[in-house]
Amino acid sequence: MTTVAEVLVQTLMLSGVERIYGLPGDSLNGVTDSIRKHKELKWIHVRHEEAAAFAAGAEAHLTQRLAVCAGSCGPGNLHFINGLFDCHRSRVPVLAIASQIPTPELGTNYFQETHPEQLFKDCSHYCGLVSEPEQLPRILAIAMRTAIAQRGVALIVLPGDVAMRSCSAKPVALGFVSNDSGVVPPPRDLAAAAALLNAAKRVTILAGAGCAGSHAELLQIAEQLQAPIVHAFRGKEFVEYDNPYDVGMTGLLGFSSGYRAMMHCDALLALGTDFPYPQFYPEHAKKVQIDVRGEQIGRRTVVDVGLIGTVKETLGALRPLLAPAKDGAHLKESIAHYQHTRKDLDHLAVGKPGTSPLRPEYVARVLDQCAAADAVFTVDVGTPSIWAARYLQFNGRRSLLGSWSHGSMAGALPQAIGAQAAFPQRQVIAMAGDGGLAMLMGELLTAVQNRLPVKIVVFNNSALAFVEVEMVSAGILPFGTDLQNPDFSKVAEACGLFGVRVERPEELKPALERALAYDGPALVDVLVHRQELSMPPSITAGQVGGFGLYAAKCVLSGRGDEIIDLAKVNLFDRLLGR
Ligand SMILES: Cc1cc2nc3c(=O)[nH]c(=O)nc-3n(C[C@H](O)[C@H](O)[C@H](O)COP(=O)(O)OP(=O)(O)OC[C@H]3O[C@@H](n4cnc5c(N)ncnc54)[C@H](O)[C@@H]3O)c2cc1C
Ligand SMILES: Cc1ncc(C[n+]2csc(CCOP(=O)(O)OP(=O)(O)O)c2C)c(N)n1
Repeated sequence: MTTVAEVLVQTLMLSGVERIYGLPGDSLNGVTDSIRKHKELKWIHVRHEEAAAFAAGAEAHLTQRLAVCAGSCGPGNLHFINGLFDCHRSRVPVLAIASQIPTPELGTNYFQETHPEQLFKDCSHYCGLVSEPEQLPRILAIAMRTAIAQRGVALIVLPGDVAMRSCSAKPVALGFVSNDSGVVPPPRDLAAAAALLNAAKRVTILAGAGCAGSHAELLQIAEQLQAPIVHAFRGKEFVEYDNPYDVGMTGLLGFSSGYRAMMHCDALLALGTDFPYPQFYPEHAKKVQIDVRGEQIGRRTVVDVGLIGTVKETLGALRPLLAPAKDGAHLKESIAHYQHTRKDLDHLAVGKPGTSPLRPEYVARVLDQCAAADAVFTVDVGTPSIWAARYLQFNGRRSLLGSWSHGSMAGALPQAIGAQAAFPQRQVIAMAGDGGLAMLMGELLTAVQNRLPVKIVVFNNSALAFVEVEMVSAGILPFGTDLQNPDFSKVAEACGLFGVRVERPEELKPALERALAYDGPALVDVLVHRQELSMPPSITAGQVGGFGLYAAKCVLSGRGDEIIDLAKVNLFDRLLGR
């Protein structure tokens, strides 16, 4: 007898799925039993279903292919939800298999009964219930195609009894494996964009993750427009490297140079970005936005011309319509400002032997220097995000993952697990917060059990430090943010990882080198300074507090210990320290 579960597994394999992240439970037993019989399909056993979703999301990000997670009914798949939100908002193709209680009990408030079709509505494009065996291939194929075509999460809800019944329907081949078709906007819209850009004197480009695979086209258009390029965080890995036009990031964690280049332009060209903070967009500049999803255009700021298209193809069609190179004064000034800002940041990344704790900037800098040329970095939300944004360098081969859109803590370790499972040969490094690590610490066991040689660097500041920054900036005294931590290197050792603790700068490099060279999972627990925020006289706590940190026109200073009110400050004087 061929069961529904067997057809499910065959369909996944037919579409190139190589592994499933999950945790079993009775309603899922039919599915796991079928997986057991197929050596080519790996079961990556996690300790918390949220981690399965984060791991699948990381795999999907890196491969741009469908990744899969599976959980048992009720609490089993409910645990997915935060991880699936992250996948969906990061727009990566993930299929979640949510098993369900027996069909005869549905609607009776039976043991463990939930309604995934409703629960996952906000974090999926599709959620289909398989109530009859013969439905499975069609519902499954719709879910998989939707996840791939719309880039996001799709679920199938599969009752345990249906999974174990006989199924005569055959596995369905999807007919495609990814959605990377090039889209070119119509000539009318291209002409409008070209007219706007040709009339401008100072163009700035804001480039995001949609620029992946368009590095050459990006540089060409920057040259033609003599435009500085500001990158959004998720775009960092694709935009910043080998890029003489890059002037840094904008936003709260950004650089003054990124902010300045945006504010000083008279035309902004936004490419493949959903940079979310409206106050960092220039109010008076004209704007052209290119995005393959039309519904994204004009979402964060008023846009004059919207081009629905892929960056590569659209820039290819736009360039011939642009006038020859513009005057380069705006570009030159922006680059000079960036070089100054960069130098200031670099001065902070130092470690004086014998002092303790370490500067987190120094930890990030040394880690960047020690890491492999094709390393994957996964980064926790919290202050590790600041250090990653400022000190990690990319080259077109390294990758960067974080919960950038959903902003969830604890992503770094499970994302590292997914990255490592998909790319066993690459070095995978999680930059973890001490709060973030503790939140899904059971996943250390996942790394050991699945023989995934991830490297975890803990920025151990004994605090939820990023929240302290938020509290102080809102005029609130830090409360509830202390963390009483164990020696994480000892915890790691007890779990079966290689563990080492770093308390002084001179210990850092040797410890990182040992951990990175270790043939298995390893954790480096580094004692770092807690961020202490001071408010400059130009801004009162109430001003920021009234809006919330993300809504204010502020950047963190290079040191990350001061909030700078960009609305009030003469950027050149204040930020260049004159
Ligand atoms: C603690 C914390 C602090 C943060 N601070 C900052 C900050 O200071 N600065 C900052 O920049 N970010 C910051 N972020 C991240 C921020 O929230 C956003 O997630 C990020 O800025 C979005 O980057 P993006 O626009 O490159 O990517 P996305 O949000 O993923 O947007 C990409 C866009 O490109 C489109 N697209 C995809 N492929 C293509 C294609 N081929 N052609 C055309 N369009 C395409 C998509 O439809 C989408 O609209 C922070 C996040 C956290 C967690
Ligand atoms: C799941 C979740 N809970 C709470 C928050 C709010 N939050 C954002 S950053 C942060 C602190 C992170 O602490 P830690 O991982 O120790 O990093 P640190 O900022 O101390 O370096 C918190 C609590 C969140 N983003 N996600």
